[in-house]
Amino acid sequence: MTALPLVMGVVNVTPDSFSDGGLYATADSAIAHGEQLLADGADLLDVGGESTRPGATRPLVEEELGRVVPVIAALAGAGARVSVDTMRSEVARAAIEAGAVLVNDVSGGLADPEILRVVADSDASYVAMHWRAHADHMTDFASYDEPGGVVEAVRRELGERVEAVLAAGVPPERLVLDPGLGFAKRGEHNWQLLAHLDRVQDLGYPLLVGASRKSFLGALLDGRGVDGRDDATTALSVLLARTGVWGIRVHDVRSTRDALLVVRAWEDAHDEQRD
Ligand code: PMM
Repeated sequence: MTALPLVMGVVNVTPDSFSDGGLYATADSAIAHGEQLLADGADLLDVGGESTRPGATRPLVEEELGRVVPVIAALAGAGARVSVDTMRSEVARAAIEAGAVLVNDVSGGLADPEILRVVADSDASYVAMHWRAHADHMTDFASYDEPGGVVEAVRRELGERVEAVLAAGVPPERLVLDPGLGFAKRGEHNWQLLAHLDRVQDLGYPLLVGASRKSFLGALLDGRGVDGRDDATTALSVLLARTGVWGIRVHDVRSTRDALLVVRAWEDAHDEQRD
C-alpha cells in the first residue's frame, strides 16, 4: 500500500494567529478542537501558544506556558501524539514533561539555542524550520539574491541548522526539516521552494511542509481571506503527497485526510494494473 504523509493538525491556543486566532484561545476550546482534529484523522496535533503571523509581537514566556501546557497535558493524556510549536527552551521542556513527543521550532534553534539541549536530553523529535527573524520584522529579510535564489539559500541555511542540531546531541533519526513557507518569504519564494523540495530533501532528512491557508494561496485566489483557502490547501496536500514529504501541517484535517486517501487509492489501483 502506498505510504502517505502524516497529517499534523494545528491547534493554535492564541488570540492572534493569522487564520484561527482567538477561536481556540481557552484551554477547553483548544482541547475540544484537538479532539475534533483527531476524529477527523490527524496523526499528530501541533499545539502552539505564539502567533508567528507577519508583524506579530511575542507573548511573555509565562503566557505561552499557560496557554500550551494544559492543552498538551489533556490531549497527550487522552492518547494523542502531540507536538509543541515553540521557539523557547522553557516551553519545550514543560511541553515534553506534559507529554509532547515532538518539538516544532520554527526558528530551527536560532531564537533560543538552549532548546536543542532540551530536545537532546529528552526522547522528543525535533522539527527545524527555515527561519531568519522574528515575525515583527521577518519581511525585511525576504530577499534571496545569491545564485540559486531562495532554494539554494534555504538548503544552505537549513544545512547549518542540521549541524547545530546534531552538535547539540540530537540523534539524526529524530530530526525533521521544514522549508518554512511564508517565513521571510514572498509568494514567489514559496512557489520556487515547492517546485524544488527535492533540493531540501537531498539534505537527507524527512520533510514537514506547512502551506495551510497561507497568504500566497490567498493571492492565487484574488486575495480571498483565510476562511476560503481550504480547497486550495487540499489541492496542495495532494501534490505534496506525491513528492514523498514526511508530513503536512494543516488547519482543516478532514479535507487533507480525505484527499490523501484518494491519492492512496489512486496509486494502489495504478500499482495493481502494473503487476
Ligand atoms: N507555519 C506556521 C506556524 N508553525 N511550523 C512549521 N513547522 N511549519 C510551518 O510552515 C508553520 C509552523 C504559521 O501558521 P499558523 O499561524 O496558521 O499556525
